[in-house]
Amino acid sequence: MRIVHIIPTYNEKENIGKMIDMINSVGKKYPKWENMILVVDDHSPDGTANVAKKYMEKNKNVILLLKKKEGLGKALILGYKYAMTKLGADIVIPNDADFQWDPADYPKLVKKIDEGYDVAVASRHVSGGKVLGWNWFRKLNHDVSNTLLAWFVAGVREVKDHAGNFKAIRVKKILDKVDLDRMKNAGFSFQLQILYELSKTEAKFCEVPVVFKERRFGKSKIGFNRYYFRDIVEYVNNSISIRLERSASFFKYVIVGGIGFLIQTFVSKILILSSLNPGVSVSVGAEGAIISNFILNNLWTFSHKKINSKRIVSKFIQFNLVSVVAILMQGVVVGVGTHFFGVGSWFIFMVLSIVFLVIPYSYFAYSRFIWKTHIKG
Ligand SMILES: Nc1nc2c(ncn2[C@@H]2O[C@H](COP(=O)(O)OP(=O)(O)OP(=O)(O)O)[C@@H](O)[C@H]2O)c(=O)[nH]1
Ligand SMILES: [Mg+2]
Repeated sequence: MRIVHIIPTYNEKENIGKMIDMINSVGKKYPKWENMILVVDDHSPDGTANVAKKYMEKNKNVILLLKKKEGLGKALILGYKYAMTKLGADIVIPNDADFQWDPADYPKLVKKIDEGYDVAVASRHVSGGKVLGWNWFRKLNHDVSNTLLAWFVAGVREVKDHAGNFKAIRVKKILDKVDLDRMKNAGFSFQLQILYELSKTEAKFCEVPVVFKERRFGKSKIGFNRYYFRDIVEYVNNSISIRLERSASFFKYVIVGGIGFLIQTFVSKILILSSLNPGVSVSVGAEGAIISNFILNNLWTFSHKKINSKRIVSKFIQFNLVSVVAILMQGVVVGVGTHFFGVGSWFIFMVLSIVFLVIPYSYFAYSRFIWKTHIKG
């Protein structure tokens, strides 16, 4: 199994050599894992690349990519692509060079991939994980980007820690499905975007608690400089775009539901005119809507999570089970309503039950159980 560690560097000459040594010494305990270390340096003025080149002489598993200064996101996009296409990685493990994420924790991440998870994220926000030594400014930055923007605005809830670099990602059928060429993130918004892109591949996520320490040597790149403001604007933009992309699927869901509604109304009306019980008629009409909804949602609303032909029958059965609850909701509301207000009121009760019960319930159930993304727990 080939693991490629991707280390972006900008002015990390005191750290990069120690980082390479540490990854290799930890790797010795796991002879089945073949470790490669890909350093992506933006021609750091402090000569980080020269240190890396020296280490390459003794360590044949180190590769250096040099590029112009563009930001962390661009360095990672290039690193991920290179690890997959040129180095044949089975797993990629990006990490910072500064030892804040302890590289000795990487076997814990790889073991999660061995257990069947596709993305194992080193996390400060699950029980056992924590941060040491952040000042208020650093904490504020993190809370705004991680909690306010990533969790609430973007709505990326596959993990609780969105901002870190350290994670293990399976390449086959997961990372190789992500279109990295379309990703344009220059700064740290890359971390949120890649989680979102991975969620669309139906990846199974988990978080591994770790302690995030203070930087060993060198300076943090987070602070008031021209990249900082560019990166923040990009992060806000990104969070909103993710939200809009996710809402687009809600919008499509409502249109599909509208078509289902027309089908249901038509079928129900015909059955009621044939003197069938209104509750039963509306329920039969609802099954017509279910079939139409399943087909259209699969082809359109959730096309990014499309169900393949092998699973389509079992998913359709599940879809019906979820929908039975929706049918019962409508049947009961229409049955009770028409009992008190007469058969003529069937339509108004059907609409009320759809708007207030069926739409919210079904969207939740479909996105959680039918066209789901895997979430631990
Ligand atoms: N290639 C490249 N690497 C970068 C760039 N900016 C940051 N890095 C590297 O990305 C990693 C994380 O950067 P840090 O400055 O430590 O940022 P951080 O860990 O989010 O913030 P702190 O907690 O304040 O250290 C380090 O290895 C940096 O050297 C960049 O523009 N290009
Ligand atoms: Mg750091």
